[in-house]
Amino acid sequence: MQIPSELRRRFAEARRVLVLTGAGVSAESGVPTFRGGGNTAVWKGLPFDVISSAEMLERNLPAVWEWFDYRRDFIESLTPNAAHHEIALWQERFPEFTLVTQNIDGLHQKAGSRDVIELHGNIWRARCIACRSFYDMASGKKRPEACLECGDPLRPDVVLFGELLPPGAFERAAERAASCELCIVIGTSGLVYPAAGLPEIAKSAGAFLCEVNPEPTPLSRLCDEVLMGKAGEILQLLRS
Ligand code: BJW
Ligand code: ZN
Repeated sequence: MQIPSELRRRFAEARRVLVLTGAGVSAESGVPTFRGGGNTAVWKGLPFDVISSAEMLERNLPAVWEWFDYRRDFIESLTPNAAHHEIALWQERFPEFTLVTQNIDGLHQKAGSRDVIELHGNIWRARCIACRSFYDMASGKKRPEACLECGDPLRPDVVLFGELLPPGAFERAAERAASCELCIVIGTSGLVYPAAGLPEIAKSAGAFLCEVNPEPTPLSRLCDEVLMGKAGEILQLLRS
């Protein structure tokens, strides 16, 4: 694929860049996406939007833990792919670079990205449902049975359907979106709000909007450039 010359110029000259990523960025590492490609994530017969929901957490916290424990086990051995590595290089390339992700797998950080705005939390943390104390579960660390501060149950520190995003996360991302010159949206179906609103914020503030995805999405029509293909193959073409 040839990178269009307008995009190439924007990429070479931009100072303030915002990247929004979704599950598609981790697909080439082996993490299943939620939607698209004919696959819908299902756990023991329950679609992911049922098991990953505020209602399920209320009704059956052990089932929610079982689903996230299974996914942590699965993700643990996976490594960042060419797309994660390329995006990590961009933080040195642009004077003001913001990486906003909907992914909870921690692969951007594993590739070396810093100050990642995680809109939907992180699968490697637990938090107390009452006092919001956090517990690290990375590198095989076991979470306590209950909160060590107050004794209440712990839950995965991820944002389920019907829940609010982490305090301040969307606001920080929206502020950066409103002031970026170039916004690159990679590997998201653009269906889940408020994350899917960020490209709209960037575009209405005058940013050049580019999407990288093998399939069209509802965001495609907003974009100045759509690069159809896999992130791991396309992102490195922007460099040269
Ligand atoms: C590749 C590729 C390759 C493949 N290279 N690409 C406004 C309108 C309508 C509804 C709402 C609204 N505002 C809020 C809502 C409700 C809801 C929502 O958006 N629903 C819509 C789905 C209808 N939003 C919420 O509930 C949010 N909370 C909220 O708004 O709070 C306020 C509120 C409170 C109470 C009531 C109402 C409002 C929270 C959303 C939390 C989302 N959580 C999940 C699960 C996290 C935990 C878990 O992992 O289980 O987050 S859902 C799931 O979707 C996950 C993802 O982060 C998120 C986005 O998915 P993503 O990343 O786009 O992945 P896919 O699979 O959808 O797409 C993959 C893409 O990759 C595809 O396009 C492929 O083509 C592409 N791809 N290979 C590049 N190699
Ligand atoms: Zn507590």
